[in-house]
Amino acid sequence: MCGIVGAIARRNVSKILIEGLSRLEYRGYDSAGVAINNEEGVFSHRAVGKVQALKDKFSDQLLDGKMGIAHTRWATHGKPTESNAHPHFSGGDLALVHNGIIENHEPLRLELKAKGYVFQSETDTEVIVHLIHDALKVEPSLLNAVQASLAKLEGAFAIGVVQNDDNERFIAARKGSPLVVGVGIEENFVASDQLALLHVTDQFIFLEEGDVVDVTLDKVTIYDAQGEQQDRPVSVFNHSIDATDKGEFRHYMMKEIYEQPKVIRACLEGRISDNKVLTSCFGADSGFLKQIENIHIVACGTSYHAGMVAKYWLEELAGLPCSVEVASEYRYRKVAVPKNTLFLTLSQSGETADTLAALRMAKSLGYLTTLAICNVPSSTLVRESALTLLTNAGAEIGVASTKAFTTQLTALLLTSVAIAVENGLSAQEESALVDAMRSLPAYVESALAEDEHIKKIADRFANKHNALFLGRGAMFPIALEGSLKLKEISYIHAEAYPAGELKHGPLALVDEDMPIITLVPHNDMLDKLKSNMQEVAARGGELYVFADKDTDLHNEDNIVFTEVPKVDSILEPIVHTIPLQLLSYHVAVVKGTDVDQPRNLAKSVTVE
Ligand code: HGA
Repeated sequence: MCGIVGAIARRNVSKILIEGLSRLEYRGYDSAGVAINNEEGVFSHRAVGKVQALKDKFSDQLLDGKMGIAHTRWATHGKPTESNAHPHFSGGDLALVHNGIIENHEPLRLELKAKGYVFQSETDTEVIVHLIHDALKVEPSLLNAVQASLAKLEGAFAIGVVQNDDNERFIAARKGSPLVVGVGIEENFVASDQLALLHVTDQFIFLEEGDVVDVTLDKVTIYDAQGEQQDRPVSVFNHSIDATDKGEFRHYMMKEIYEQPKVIRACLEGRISDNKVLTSCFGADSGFLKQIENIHIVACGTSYHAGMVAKYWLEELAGLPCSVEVASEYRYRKVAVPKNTLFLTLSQSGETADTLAALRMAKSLGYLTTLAICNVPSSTLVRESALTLLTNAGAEIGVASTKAFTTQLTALLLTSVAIAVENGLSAQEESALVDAMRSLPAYVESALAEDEHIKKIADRFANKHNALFLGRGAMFPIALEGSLKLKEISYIHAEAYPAGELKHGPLALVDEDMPIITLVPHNDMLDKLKSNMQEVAARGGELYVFADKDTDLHNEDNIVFTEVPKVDSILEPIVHTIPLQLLSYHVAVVKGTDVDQPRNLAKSVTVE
């Protein structure tokens, strides 16, 4: 969350910075701002709302200069107003952008006020720029002043700092928030995500925790947390995976929904043979699979729902106990870790602050090993985990996760089968599961064929304020995910329940105004689910049923039926996800909300 960009070049950098912000807008869109350094000083534009509002300011008044920093904000401290927008200034010619949270900002603010500093914003960020300004009074080097100031901060940050007195460099740093250096020819950059810089370079250096970087026209000098100079490797971005273009689609979310057959195929590629899961996908040494006796899965949001599905798979296929927990809870409690427990994290971006904190805590708790299922190979989560299984979904831009979720499920299915093989799954069963996985992209494709039908259903949700999602077994987490998707992008209040829980409370909510979305897999729970549906119908509720034809369900007076392809039961959670994604997308379009950038949210939750 929050995106920062910094640039120094022989050319004017304002367009580079603004383009970078547009590419980072998925990280936050409460406000945006730029500070440009030129011969006359450091000048800035800031605007509330999206980057377009900032662009409009530029068209009124051009700002030119060869060094600058920029920011798109997802507010944590202080409302999304212009005075809280970054960059923040101290002394008129020192400007700073920040991603993260400074936890000790209150005492620092008091100290700085006592020294005469006047605060212009409500943000935690502003203390950093005044601290640096204060340090510069005794320490003329900008680099040293930044290092001295960062030592006083508690919390998480990625920052960029420019100062007019020293117009040959800008300084950037990271601890707990992502930051990457983009290396050019006689120009250098930093950004929260390499996507922001693909229009100017494909060479990147991924900074480590605590790194401070001195960026000049022709040099990037990195110091670690102890102040020692370090060489960090440069990696080259593979442009074939750049997916920042919407193509023929109106929204990124729809493009990403339609990409699912392709990316699920990419997730499976090289990881299954004719009849086996190839355990080499976990790295050279897959010996850990044999030793696993327990699994702890830790994740947030949509990734947490993927983890919940995996619990059903792991316990059913491998017979191993598995617990699933949201990272923001896990990280703050005392966790009992049984012998030989695998610690498994899930995150699209690999920068989710709570998940990273959970991983760091887990490392001291005696787990067997740590495995990250993640979409971004260069992410902190991947770098800090012992083992990684990449989801290969390509860049996901829509804030509401779609293809990242179904590829996480695919990767979790591979993992579950690999663990199950060490725990009594027969070669025949493995082969059948691998066959099912191979057919998954085609089933997802046929689930997408219901798009037009679902679009029509969506009209009926235009005036709804609430919705209830029901599922049983591994479909319960899918109901949770469906309700999350609807909340996120259409702002309709939605809840999900295991269908058997209905009579223990939520049935009281059911009336003719309440749409009830029911996921009906074709398994031994079918009759039980049909009874739950009768309970709803008897109270006048309108049922939206997603099921395959063999369930014998169809359109009726109070049932709106949507066909989902009939698949092997292990694939049902993945295939049933597709119509729910389409439903929330079309409802959001009908309601006219901002599909790709829903209010109050941002992708890549890099703050706690
Ligand atoms: N705390 C700062 C930056 C917020 C942020 O990084 N969000 O992701 C602010 O509120 O401006």
